[in-house]
Amino acid sequence: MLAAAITTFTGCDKKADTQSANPQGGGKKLVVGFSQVGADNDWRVAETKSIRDEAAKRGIELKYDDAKDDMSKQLAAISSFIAQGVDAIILAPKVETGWEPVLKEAKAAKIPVILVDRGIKVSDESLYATLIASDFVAEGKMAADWLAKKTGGKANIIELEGTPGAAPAIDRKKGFADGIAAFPEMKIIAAQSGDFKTAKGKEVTETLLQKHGKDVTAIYAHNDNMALGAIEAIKAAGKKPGQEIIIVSVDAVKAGFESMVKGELNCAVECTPLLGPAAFDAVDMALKGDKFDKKTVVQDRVFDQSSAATELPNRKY
Ligand code: GYE
Repeated sequence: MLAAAITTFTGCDKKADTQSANPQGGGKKLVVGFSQVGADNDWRVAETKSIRDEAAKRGIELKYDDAKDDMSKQLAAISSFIAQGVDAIILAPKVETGWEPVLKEAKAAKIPVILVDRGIKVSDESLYATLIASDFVAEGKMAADWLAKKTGGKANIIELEGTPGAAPAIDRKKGFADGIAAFPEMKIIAAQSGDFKTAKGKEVTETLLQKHGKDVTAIYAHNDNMALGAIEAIKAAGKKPGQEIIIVSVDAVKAGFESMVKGELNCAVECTPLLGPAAFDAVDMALKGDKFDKKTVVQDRVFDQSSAATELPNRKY
């Protein structure tokens, strides 16, 4: 704690120098720290690429940190960016809570923090400049609506949840539950976290199929990678994914589209990871002191096997 406090003050001093020299003052390159939660699914890799490409396009120096899914590493990365006196920080937070102390450090050092892709819970909203993300409750609802239509309102569902405590896991669960509430014969018979990862999605599905095998008619996965893992588990159990078990997920990454074209994944609700341009626009505005919305909601669409083949060539991630 003490070390962090000291580095904050050092960061403060450096900040003053850097700011007078950054493009707002006309001079040196802008330096932005990007704290990414991890790199082990297609969505996250695409998001990192979008942010890297946009930084390069704008001639911004990007300091990148991959926290490898470890919250303490992510907190340390933010402290380190502050200590280095970056001009701004882009943060893709792992979970909703636990950010207050480090964001207070950033605020004290006058370093704006732009949240991308996942929201957080803090008592003081001035601790971050803005959030750029999808509406995850709406995504869950779209998945439920699609499944209700497909199954005529009758399904025994396994839910593969994202990382516990992460905004998309919490909100996609809520949106889906709201969506199926109107259908008494749509039931979630088991729900477990697959941590947004293919291997974990496969492992969890294997276990749940052993337990509930005969009853399962649908899977709702909070992201494509877990759905792809589930598809492997379904095949290994000798069942036909996409036919005997209907699978709906969120993200709509290329691999998800390919699976839909093969007739395996049934539906993918889009969640765009291409947040680089909006993130750096927000960095610019924050550094200029412009007033802007606390949240920018990214609009998502729904794709299924009927549109997958036509759309696949247009997909950018
Ligand atoms: O759906 C998932 C990732 O936070 C919106 O997290 C993001 C989600 C995305 O790991 O694949």
